[in-house]
Amino acid sequence: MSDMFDLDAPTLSRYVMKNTKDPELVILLNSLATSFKLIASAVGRAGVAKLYGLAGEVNSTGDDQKKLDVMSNDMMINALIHSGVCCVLVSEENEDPIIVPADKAGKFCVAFDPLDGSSNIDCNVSVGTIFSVYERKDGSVNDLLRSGADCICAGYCCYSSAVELVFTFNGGTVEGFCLDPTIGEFIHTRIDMKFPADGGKRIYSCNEGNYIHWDKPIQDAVSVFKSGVDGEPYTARYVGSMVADIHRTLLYGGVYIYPADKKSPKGKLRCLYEGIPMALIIEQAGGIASTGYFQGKIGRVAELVPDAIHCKCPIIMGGPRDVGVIYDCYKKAGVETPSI
Ligand code: AHM
Ligand code: MG
Repeated sequence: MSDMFDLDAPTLSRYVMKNTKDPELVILLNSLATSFKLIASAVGRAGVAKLYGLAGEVNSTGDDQKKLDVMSNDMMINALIHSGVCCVLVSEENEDPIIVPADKAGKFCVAFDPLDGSSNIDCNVSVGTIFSVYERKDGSVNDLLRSGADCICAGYCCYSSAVELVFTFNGGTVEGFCLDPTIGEFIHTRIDMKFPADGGKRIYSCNEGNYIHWDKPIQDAVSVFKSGVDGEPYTARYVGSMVADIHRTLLYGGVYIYPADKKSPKGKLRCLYEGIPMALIIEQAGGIASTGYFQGKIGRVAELVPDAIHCKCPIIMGGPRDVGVIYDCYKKAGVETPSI
């Protein structure tokens, strides 16, 4: 009847209700979606509402907190506590876990980075939220210090020229939803997201300013990317916001790395609310999410068991073709390398 109006909008709520038999998971995802809309609104109005700049505090990981970091964190904590389905929350912005009062407690434990990519906030470059969800065992923080294999839902929301939510639950497919600002709903726009079958665009994505600190195999791999593989040159793309860099990697192909190095032996990114959720998305889409050489071997990020809520992990994420280039450099250095 109309090209302008969808008479049968495939909303986020509809997708979740259809694909889970768990009404509490529906409530959780709706609460998360509400906080993403609030954050998107604050990010979008940051200039006019004078929300750029520092809040004057330092967060759990020692970074200066921006006003938008603090607001986004409060928005998520309030939405999740009042959802009635959460018992433990861990945020990058809070040193300690938040234990939800008994009268509002439910069965989910949620870890999140409310606004990742802080260095890009004040110059209007894409930022995002990353989250992972576990089911309650004893209602303590230990419920979150578990392998990614126990994570029941993981995803991210990217605040950019459009607002996009991408998530996977219960080991299922990766699905993408775009916020339609005219109706305030996330609409199902990307179905069963997969890495490009042919490896996609040849892109390497890393902060090359860390080059002198990297291990030799990582330096070698980046040199290979720069000189090209099979006569095909690679191009460099690095936003410096993990959500944006991973979203591009998923859609276009290529490889994103933030490895362990001499300066940061565990890498920079946080295992619980950056590494593991992104690893689950990448793997479910047919990619590889590797730690690179870390703690004596090359392992999967999804198999790491965080030993503390804010611990770090190195990351190499991308399609098999491009992660393979890095593995070849490890092999040449005599490191035992998993087969791809
Ligand atoms: P943040 O949580 O303080 O924002 O830091 C995480 C961000 C990631 O989004 C991004 O991939 C990385 O830090 C960029 O780090 P660098 O500035 O060292 O390149
Ligand atoms: Mg972060």
